[in-house]
Amino acid sequence: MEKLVSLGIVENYFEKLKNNLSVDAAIVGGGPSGLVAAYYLAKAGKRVVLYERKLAPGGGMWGGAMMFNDIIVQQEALPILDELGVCYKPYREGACVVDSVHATSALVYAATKAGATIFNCYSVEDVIFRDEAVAGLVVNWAPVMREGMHVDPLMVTAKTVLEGTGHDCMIARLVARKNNVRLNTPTGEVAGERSLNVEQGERLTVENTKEIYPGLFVSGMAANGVSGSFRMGPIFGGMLMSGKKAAELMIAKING
Ligand code: 48F
Repeated sequence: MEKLVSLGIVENYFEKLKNNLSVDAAIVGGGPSGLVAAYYLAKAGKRVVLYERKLAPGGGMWGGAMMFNDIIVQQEALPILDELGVCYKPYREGACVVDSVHATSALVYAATKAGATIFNCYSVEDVIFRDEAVAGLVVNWAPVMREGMHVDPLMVTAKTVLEGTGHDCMIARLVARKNNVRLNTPTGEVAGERSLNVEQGERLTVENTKEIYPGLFVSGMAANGVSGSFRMGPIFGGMLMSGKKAAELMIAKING
């Protein structure tokens, strides 16, 4: 029995790894925008893989506000909650309150049920850069990165890459810096996020969701970070709509 347990895991895991070495869409970060993008890409029949460096995907959604584990989702984003089967309670002015643990686990469930593969405990450390385009990701174990161990990574080729890493925008930063290229952002570089403004931040998250370099798309707070727009705190409609928009743009690119 002991051998069966180990063999079952090892054989299946490496099959999963092999099946995801060349994909349509590779997503960096399992926050709300990355998970929603993964769901819509998988639903459209695309081969999609998502890498999350923490043990649990979900990013900044689990903790609500100051660990009060509820979040606000505004009216425009409710169709996404409906589609993904997330329960919510009407509050005021069309906004709803959602239990953040329920919402986060529902996004993880919906993305994986639709066919997206999530590799947790993986850190994306670089991109594959070919013919002046981002053509895939360079991945390593998160603990290897954390310990600073000198261990070489694996490579995954992808027709499209999505940066959903949140506030740091580390992929966009390294693409611009290492390759000395300008991004499709207001400054040509990573502008860095501004202080909090809920209305503007929510609107601009969706507006800033785009392809910022051939093959490289941004969603969620990374989209605001590269474009120099506002953070917005524990309201999540913009994150969900950004993920959906990113998926639509990527699907159009994949389909040519
Ligand atoms: O920050 P995060 O939740 O992404 P998001 O979709 O959502 C932002 C909101 O949660 C919140 C907000 C709403 O008002 O402002 O902050 O923009 O999740 C980003 C995920 O990416 C992972 C990180 O651990 C987190 O779970 N991540 C970041 N860098 C890497 C990474 C990396 N290099 N490799 C793998 N995962």
